[in-house]
Amino acid sequence: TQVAPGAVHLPDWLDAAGQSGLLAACREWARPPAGLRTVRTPGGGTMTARQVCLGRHWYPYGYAATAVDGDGAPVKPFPAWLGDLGRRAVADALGPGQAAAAAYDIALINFYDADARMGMHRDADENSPAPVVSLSLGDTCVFRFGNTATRARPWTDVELRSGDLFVFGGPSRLAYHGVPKVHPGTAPPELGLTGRLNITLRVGGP
Ligand code: MD5
Ligand code: FE
Repeated sequence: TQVAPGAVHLPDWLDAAGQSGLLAACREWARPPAGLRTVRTPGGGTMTARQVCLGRHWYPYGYAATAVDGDGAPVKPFPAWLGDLGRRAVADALGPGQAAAAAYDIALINFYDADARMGMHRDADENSPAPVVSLSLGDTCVFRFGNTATRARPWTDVELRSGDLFVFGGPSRLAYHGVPKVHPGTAPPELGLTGRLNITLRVGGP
């Protein structure tokens, strides 16, 4: 389903085995060094979704080679298989032409417990127009897809479920978006995850 120009939602894109495999990888990536951390914002607050990074380490508002706001360890490598998964995702959502050029090298993995939220923001710290690939595991959430001008309305609320793919390219790449709500206890029981995980694949650029 196209939600806006360049914004494509493909429900149930990862099958049960694909979801389990990706979850197992996320659990490894979450371990120290440079593991899951609470992100502190410049205003003195903290993000409620906890995060781990691959390839480059995101902190408000830039990228680094080490976990500068965590234990300082070198960020974990971005595996080639994850880049292949990203290109497959873009090909399915936007077509093979878009996928060819997308050299994914950064993953941000956000963990949401029942009370976690993400406020409306834009992802503008990458120096590349390549589409962002988003994969969801575990609990269903409300994903709020806004506009490029302001963090206010108009927006469209979409439910993202375990296994869903969302690709944000073209004019949607710099749209405001957020996660106002996670629905606890809605993960597929066989996955064995309490809460929600979101994996985004990005191209860092020059
Ligand atoms: C999440 N993550 O569910 C979301 C999914 C983040 C983040 O927002 O920054 O880690 S990715 C949503 C996204 C990325 C890039 C562009 C747009 C949405 N967009 O244009 O709407 O944890
Ligand atoms: Fe974002």
